[in-house]
Amino acid sequence: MKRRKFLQSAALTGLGLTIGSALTACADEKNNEVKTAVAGTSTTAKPIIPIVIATWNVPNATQKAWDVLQEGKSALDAVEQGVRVEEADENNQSVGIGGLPDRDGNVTLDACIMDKEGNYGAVVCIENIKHPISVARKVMEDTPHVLLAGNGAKQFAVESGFTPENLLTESSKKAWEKWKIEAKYKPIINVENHDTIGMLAIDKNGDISGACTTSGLSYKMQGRVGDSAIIGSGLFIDNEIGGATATGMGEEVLKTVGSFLIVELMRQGRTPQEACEEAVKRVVKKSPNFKDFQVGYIAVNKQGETGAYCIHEWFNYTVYQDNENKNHKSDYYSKKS
Ligand code: SD4
Repeated sequence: MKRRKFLQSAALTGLGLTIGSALTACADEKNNEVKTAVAGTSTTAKPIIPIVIATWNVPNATQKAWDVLQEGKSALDAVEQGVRVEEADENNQSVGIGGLPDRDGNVTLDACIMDKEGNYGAVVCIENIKHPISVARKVMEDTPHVLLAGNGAKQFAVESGFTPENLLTESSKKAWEKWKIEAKYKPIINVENHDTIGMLAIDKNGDISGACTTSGLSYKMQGRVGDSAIIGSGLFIDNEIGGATATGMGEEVLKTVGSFLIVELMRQGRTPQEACEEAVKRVVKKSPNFKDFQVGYIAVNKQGETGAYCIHEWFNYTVYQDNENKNHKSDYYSKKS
């Protein structure tokens, strides 16, 4: 599919909301390995681990996480190192350096991490630090707190040895300047070639960890924080059960505490696929305007079974399992409505 055709087909309402990613769609088309997720993945007797699963088409990130697992390191190390690949990629305009700014031109980042003990660390609205996920890990490991915001988060990062830098790249600045001409109040999501990265990994010991990092909705109001760094919404891990992470319109994920919901549904016996579907349906049920935004979830249980579901077409995710690093197209709600 050509980029323009994709953008047209995915544009929704006056928001100009686009679902999925243009480059990802092109990549998917070339990639014969893309599969559609199937509801209710089968139960396997022996867990298929290690495994890495991440939102969107991020083979370099899942490769990095997989390599870390192959070195015998923990799932926590794997997810941190994995999402750092996207944070460092200037062409990814939804994460880290090169992230699209808020309405006033500030690049503000949200990130969180959870480990096998259920420990959590997060930073929100942090500026000038390229790797918020590593600051989040330091918050978790080196402070008595779980979440630091704004200037305090940056101050902590600098004191911890992170170097402040300008995160607004020329191309993101140009995109912002173009946006300012009309300056539509409502946010645009999934506008470019990648998106928020949420990653879950299970290591060879069967322990699970997760990470989620984003620059949030582009052209958001100053100070706006989405779901990605908020425990239970953008990410939740329970080492007895599994984990889940989200992408899309954070306000909607926050209102339904989606990742926690998915893990709790898996605890009650649902497959990761069934749990993701239920969490998306919860969003749809509560928001009559669901046609105007995207929400997507991925999940994994302790057996290494995965699930993914979203509201609209074009959400996809990457799984590294059984020595294969594959992108999959997510099943979606709106084809049924
Ligand atoms: C947020 N959930 O800040 C993030 C943005 C995102 O796909 O995931 N976009 O609301």
